[in-house]
Amino acid sequence: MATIRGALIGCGFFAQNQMHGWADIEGVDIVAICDRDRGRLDATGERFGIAKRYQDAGQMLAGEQLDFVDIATTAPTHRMLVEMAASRGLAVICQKPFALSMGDAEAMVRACEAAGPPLMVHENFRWQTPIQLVRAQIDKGLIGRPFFGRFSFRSGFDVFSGQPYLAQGQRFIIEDLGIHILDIARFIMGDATSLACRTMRINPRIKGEDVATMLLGHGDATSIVDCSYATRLAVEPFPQTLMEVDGDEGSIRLTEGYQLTVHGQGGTQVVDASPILLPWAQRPWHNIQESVRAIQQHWVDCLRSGREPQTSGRDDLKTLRLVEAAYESAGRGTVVDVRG
Ligand code: NAD
Ligand code: 89V
Repeated sequence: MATIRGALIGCGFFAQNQMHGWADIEGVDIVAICDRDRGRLDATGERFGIAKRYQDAGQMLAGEQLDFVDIATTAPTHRMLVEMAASRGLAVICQKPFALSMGDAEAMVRACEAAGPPLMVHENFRWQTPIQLVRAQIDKGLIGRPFFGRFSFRSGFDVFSGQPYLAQGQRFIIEDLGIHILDIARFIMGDATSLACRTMRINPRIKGEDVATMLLGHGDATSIVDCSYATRLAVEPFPQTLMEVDGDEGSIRLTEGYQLTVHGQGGTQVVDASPILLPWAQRPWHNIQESVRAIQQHWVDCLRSGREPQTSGRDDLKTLRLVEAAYESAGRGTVVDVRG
């Protein structure tokens, strides 16, 4: 089995998890890393034993023999870096949010499709153990046909200390966090057909919205996606996504503390759906950290088998469409048709 050679662009806050994830996966070697910031570049290089370090992505791609590029910068640089990698015929993983406009996202998908090798958006939340378990119960037919879902992420966790840029954008919770929960809604309920949204800003120290409540149609099924970083609870659930799914033969509840209750014709089962605490992970991030390794393993499996990744660039256009529809709906007070 030939080793797959990758390079990372962006050695910031979240890329550390990606580097740990790659180190855990057999048959992958991150041969070079890049960051414009020398301090972050060297700190990541020392931590993971990577000698090939570049401050310029173009120089790295020209100087290294690579199979793929892992882009872990924030969204404003994604299009430039994805198109640069595509122009060299490289497979690309790019962090969410993939793009800040549908136009940029479509251009990146076109560039990668023209180049040939796959493009995957690092949309990792659906790879969390509890969320995979919910999908598995539905696939086993335990609750029949889902007709209602609620996907709820409500927290008062301080995300701004690790990611200060989140406080500075005109858009916040839908673009950064809601995008994950909308992807989960698609994963569990199927593609959406309509969306209505209301937003609020509770925290006066940030620029964007920190509360969003969305109502989605999925054909004849309905779901609610509700997100808040302004919710102070007795037990802080960050970063758990809680779920309710009602089917015509039963129901699923994923509640705080990763407790999964499945009620169907065969009775009621209560399962511990906790994520694994990987040796390099830290609570409460371990749920997200485990899903980073899982999506990266999926990427390697797809590269080896030639299968399309679940959250390919083309698939992610549907999730981004929901993000845009949410802002459009909140701004205009209308329901947005998201078919096609
Ligand atoms: P960050 O600002 O900490 O890190 C980004 C790094 O990229 C910085 O070190 C910066 O110097 C570098 N960079 C920017 N442009 C560059 C360029 N052209 N060439 C080389 N280096 C460049 O950001 P972060 O918090 O790590 O977030 C990165 C991305 O990860 C964002 O898109 C964010 O939304 C996403 N993220 C995803 C998850 C998840 O669960 N999937 C969690 C957190 C963050
Ligand atoms: O997943 C993310 O992009 C993160 C967090 C979970 C903190 O919202 O920004």
